[in-house]
Amino acid sequence: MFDAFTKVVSQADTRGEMLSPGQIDALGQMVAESNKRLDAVNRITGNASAIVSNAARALFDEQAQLIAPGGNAYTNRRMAACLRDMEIILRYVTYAVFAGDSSVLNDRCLNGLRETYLALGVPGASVAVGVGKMKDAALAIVNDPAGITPGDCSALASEVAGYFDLAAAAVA
Ligand code: PEB
Repeated sequence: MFDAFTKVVSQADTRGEMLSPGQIDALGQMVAESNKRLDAVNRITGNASAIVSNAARALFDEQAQLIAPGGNAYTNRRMAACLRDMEIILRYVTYAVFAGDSSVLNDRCLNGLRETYLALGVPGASVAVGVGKMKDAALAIVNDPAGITPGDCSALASEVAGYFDLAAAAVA
């Protein structure tokens, strides 16, 4: 598991090279802008249960077969597993945003998830739709101008979007 710093260190070490000025600048920039990152993590974390339940509700509105008899989220046990899975994925996305690196998300959450869903008969494409809805909600919350110092969060927002996209692509 890497963060933005240990990833760069590991890559430099693999090549037996010193850190380049460009790498040092890029990480310095990340430190300089770290309040944005922490605010984003804080906002997503603080709204996690609303993000999960709204996304799930919207998914089941669109794909009502999932909650009909025989559907993969039919019965409370499967519904609970589904909500839990979405919460797990969101949790690992927040870790990746915090770390500035996707490896924690990839290694501990997404690795093998497609195969797990195949084995369980869970429709991965539907999970991907649910993840997409969490992404939209999370970005709206990250980009909400209320109560923060205004600034350009476009780079951070696209980084956040990228982690959701990674999760969706891993199961679709
Ligand atoms: C992944 N999900 C399920 C299981 C596992 C995961 C390992 C089997 C064990 C169990 O039921 O608890 N666990 C989960 C995860 C990590 C992990 C992401 C990462 C670290 O450790 N059903 C739907 C929706 C979707 C869904 C499309 C969006 O209709 C999910 C939610 N996951 C779902 C369901 C089950 C499941 C299990 C319904 C139960 C399937 C079953 O037992 O029939």
